[in-house]
Amino acid sequence: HWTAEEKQLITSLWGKVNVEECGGEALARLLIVYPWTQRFFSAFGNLSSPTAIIGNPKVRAHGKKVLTSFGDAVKNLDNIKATYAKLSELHCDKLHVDPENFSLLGNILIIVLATHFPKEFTPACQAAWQKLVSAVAHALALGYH
Ligand code: ZNH
Repeated sequence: HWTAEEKQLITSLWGKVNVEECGGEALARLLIVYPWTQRFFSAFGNLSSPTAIIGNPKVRAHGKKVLTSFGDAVKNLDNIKATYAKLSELHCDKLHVDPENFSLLGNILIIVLATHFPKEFTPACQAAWQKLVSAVAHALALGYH
């Protein structure tokens, strides 16, 4: 269900993404903009202010981990559901993360990409990425029962 143009827009932007920078920023923004998401990260230490969150090395490291995993979707565009089957079960059974949060993070990622790549992030590029973050959020929610 991807056009050749969509695939190209997704993979060419992804090739420029620094997963530590963008992943760390996306997770930090999630925790700042939607503070109730902090409850999943009580082991991460100081999350008491935006500055503390942005400077928290555990937030940055986990953001990198999440965005690196997001990259598996980019590499498996035609197989996103299977790619996240295991992770979906983990987020449901072990982590108890409400799947609504996957959409929130996806939309935050869109904003981070737009600020990092103002020239490349055209409306067509955004459209392809919106489709991707929706597909990832959907796939991650499939294992919930
Ligand atoms: Zn998550 C973990 C991915 C979203 C929360 N994650 C994780 C991991 C991965 C991921 C890969 C690791 C696993 C292991 O270790 O095995 N995520 C992911 C993705 C996404 C996500 C891809 C989308 C895109 N998460 C998310 C959200 C949240 C979360 C939204 C909330 C809010 N995660 C989480 C947690 C964890 C994880 C809590 C665990 C951490 C620790 O370390 O403890």
